[in-house]
Amino acid sequence: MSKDVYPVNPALAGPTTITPEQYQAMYEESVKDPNAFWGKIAKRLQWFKEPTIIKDTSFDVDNFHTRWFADGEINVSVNCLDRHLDKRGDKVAILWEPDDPQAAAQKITYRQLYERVCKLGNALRKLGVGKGDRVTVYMPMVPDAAVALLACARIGAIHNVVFGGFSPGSVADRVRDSNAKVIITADEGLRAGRKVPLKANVDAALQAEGTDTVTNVIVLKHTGGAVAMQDGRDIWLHEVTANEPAECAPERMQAEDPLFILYTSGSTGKPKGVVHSTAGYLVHASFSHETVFDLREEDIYWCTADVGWVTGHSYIVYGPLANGATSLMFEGVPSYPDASRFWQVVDKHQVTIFYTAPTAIRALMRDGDEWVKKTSRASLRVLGSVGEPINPEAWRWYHDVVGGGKLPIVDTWWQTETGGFMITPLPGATDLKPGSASKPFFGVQPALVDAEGKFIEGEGEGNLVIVDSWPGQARTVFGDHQRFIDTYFKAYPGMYFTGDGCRRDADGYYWITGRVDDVINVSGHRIGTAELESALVSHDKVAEAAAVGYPHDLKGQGIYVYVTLVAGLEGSDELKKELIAHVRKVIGPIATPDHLQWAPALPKTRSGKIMRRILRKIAENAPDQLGDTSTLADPAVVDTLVVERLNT
Ligand code: 6R9
Repeated sequence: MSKDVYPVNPALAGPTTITPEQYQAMYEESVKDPNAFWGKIAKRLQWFKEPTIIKDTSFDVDNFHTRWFADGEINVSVNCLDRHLDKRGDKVAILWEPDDPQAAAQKITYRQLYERVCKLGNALRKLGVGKGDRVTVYMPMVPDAAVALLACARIGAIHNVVFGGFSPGSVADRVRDSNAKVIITADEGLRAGRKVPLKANVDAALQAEGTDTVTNVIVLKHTGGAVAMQDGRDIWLHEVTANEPAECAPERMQAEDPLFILYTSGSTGKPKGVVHSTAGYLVHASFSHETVFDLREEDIYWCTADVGWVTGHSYIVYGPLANGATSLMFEGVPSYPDASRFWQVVDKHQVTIFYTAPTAIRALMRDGDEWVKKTSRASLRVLGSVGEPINPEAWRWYHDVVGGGKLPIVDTWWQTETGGFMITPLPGATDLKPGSASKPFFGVQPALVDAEGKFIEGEGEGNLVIVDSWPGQARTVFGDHQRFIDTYFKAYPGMYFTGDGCRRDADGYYWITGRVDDVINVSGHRIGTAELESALVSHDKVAEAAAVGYPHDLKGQGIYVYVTLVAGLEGSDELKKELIAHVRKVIGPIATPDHLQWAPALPKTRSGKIMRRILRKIAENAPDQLGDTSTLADPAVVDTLVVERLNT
């Protein structure tokens, strides 16, 4: 663990920057008197009806409920659009940088965005989509993705964004689980010059059983590539919106009405549809976006995430637009056409706040300093990191080379389930330690517990829990509230269990150590071992499979799978390739295994549980750290796997 401290740089402070003293005072009020604190913060939004009830929550399993601002009425799109028209109508809301640096960037003002959202909102209503209906959004990183989200929010429909890198099977699973009525997609996406066949994937997904709730597919013409359009079902976005008026009455939403569903991987089974609320979510997303990035009116803010992940929801679309900021959306990747692209985009658009992931930083660090140094980056003021623990070496490179040694890095720890930032520095308030997400955000009460659920006080390491509710927290798992409570509130009754391990140092700084459950964090994306295993077992040559994460220089964690073939079959390099391709096909390219090892058998306890701890150590090539194998049903299995591993 790094011992260096990088003190706050007072030269960067502006009139609204939160100082260390202000952070202390605000944090104390936020946890001692949440009603007073969040009551004031809620006034930052525009309500149809202001809430008089602020916090009405309990993590007690027998009396579990989460309601924030419960009697308030509000519409998210009004807060992201209408509210800004007077003062910021001509301000750029979305600044779009395409995949191809030679293609034209687009600037969409708040007024233009408002009109596009209204037109699509009207079109959706005409297709019979109303309050509470589900809409699947499967889009590339283009402004229309934000338009789609906001149009759903305007009419009270619940959107479910599916990341463009997911397979038709994954799209079908999500459509089926959420009973979606409409899908909004594009002909094709573009990434590093390669086309992603989004519409063809939707067509394939809708072949699957249980997807016939979908009545229409709205298709954005993006690349102009040829796609099949099914009569009566498929409609072009430009056609369906062409004659719609540029005004659309916003739906009056209750504070607790769901805004969106986002599927995420957990320890067991299929991905869960995490449901977020309307008011609490927006209060948390907008307030945290403003304070953690020390947002100012003239900022050009760039979050490099994809809108398919929660980071894209909260910190490309909802937080920034609710704050009237200019949010840059980038269609491409950091390495295309070359490793200078991020910094060229920063210079081209004079980006002031830059927020990315450790996996990108590590890859760019490996490519060498010259790609960075040939750019100016003088416009930058704040840097951010999210998705996984950032190793101190990458942190220092980000700080010294990208930030010229002068800029704060906000290492923001949070999750799909938390809606917004939970543990994070504030640029003007927190001295930084490379690799530490530092201190809790307002209203967040983290704690560490041991395996028995006993609190660990002061310095120490344990499982990270949050002891009380915060406005942006997920409200339920779509269609399965019991699963929500069982997953998050049962391991340590009365507390939200994050699934992360964490250390707290003598200064009260938090250091996330990574997932302690069966979730693999690959380049900041969560993949469940259960999903990987069921994808493998769905291949007719596979009898059994086990997936574990192992340390990977660039991705943080890589995917290592052990496969037991159906009796009588021999493993071959061809078959390895076939099985890896099969996983890509079933889940999507982000779930591609990095290593596949044949396993004549898997190490199991006598009750039949796979001993992942042992498989992890074998994958790490650390056979000396296997620990106690005596409880295994057949300890000899391990020796075979170790020998096999050493030979690869
Ligand atoms: C926002 C997001 C959540 C998991 C989380 C943790 C890891 C995210 C982190 C971090 C250390 C950070 N994580 N940010 N670990 N430091 N700054 O990534 O949501 O996709 O749900 O992933 O990512 O392990 O539990 P999500």
